[in-house]
Amino acid sequence: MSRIVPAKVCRLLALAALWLLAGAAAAQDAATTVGADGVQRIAIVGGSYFFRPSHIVVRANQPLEIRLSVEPGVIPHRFVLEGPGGERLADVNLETQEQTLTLTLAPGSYPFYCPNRLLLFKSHRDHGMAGTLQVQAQE
Ligand SMILES: [Cu+2]
Repeated sequence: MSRIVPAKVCRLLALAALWLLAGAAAAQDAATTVGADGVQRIAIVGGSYFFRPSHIVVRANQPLEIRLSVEPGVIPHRFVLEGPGGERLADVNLETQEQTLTLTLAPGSYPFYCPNRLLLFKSHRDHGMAGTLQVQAQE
């Protein structure tokens, strides 16, 4: 028994390390791909409790197509996008099937998050289900 436990602990630590690495990669800035039509495109996947990617850099005054989806699960999630002034620009109930949101935005920092919560528990946003869409002016 005493030999098995350390091996299990090692495996758990290895998994934790992998998980941390994946988290670090997801935290990096993500850029969009720009099509020949000039439309910027990015896919955002939600889950409990994250958005991947969570930091996105796009260009201002150029159409942006966001494909939204959620990992399979029983907990309902939403994608709320706010403008730099706090105005709500989008509120989408996330589904495993992709939904597309098309926006053309002015420069600024646009927070996105899931406002859902169970009863009096912390919101999903407070659990880390949040990110930022950075809209940069074009040179
Ligand atoms: Cu949520």
